[in-house]
Amino acid sequence: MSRAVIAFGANLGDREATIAAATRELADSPGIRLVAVSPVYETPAVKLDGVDRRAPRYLNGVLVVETDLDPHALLELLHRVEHAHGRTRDERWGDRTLDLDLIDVDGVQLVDERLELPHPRAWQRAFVLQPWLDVEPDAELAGRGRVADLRAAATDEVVRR
Ligand code: PH2
Ligand code: MG
Ligand code: MG
Repeated sequence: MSRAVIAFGANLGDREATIAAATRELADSPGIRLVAVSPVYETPAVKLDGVDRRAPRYLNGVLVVETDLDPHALLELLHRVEHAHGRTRDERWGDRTLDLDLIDVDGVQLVDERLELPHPRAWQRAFVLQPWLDVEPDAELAGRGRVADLRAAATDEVVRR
């Protein structure tokens, strides 16, 4: 069994409904036990060249799960759920109905052509760190330190729903 942190985000369509459905689908998937669901935050869209205030705002949060799946199988499951909610992959960091990112799996550090763990940008994103901190106040991000310290240093804006 491993413990995984999954970040969710949505900035198109009925964001709440999509997140609620995706959470249920993951919780009902074989090999997954849902342990925690964070509060949800509204956050301005971060694009490749910085915050885009004209883009629709995101709802962001995290799920903690226990799972028998290995990280690649878990990633494939996340992609299937994204796809089921109309996620398309055109523009990098473009607007999307649903984004499910694997943030951490038991502190494992790995990089291959499909997956990087921990998620390479989680350490600087308040929209991941704040909800993670809400459900795991003592969490650490492998190679980066305490989530509480990283959260304090992150400058992107998050507003609790
Ligand atoms: N995800 C991105 C790019 N930009 N901005 C916000 N506010 N929230 C996100 O989840 C997000 C983003 C790529 O995964
Ligand atoms: Mg993402
Ligand atoms: Mg993603």
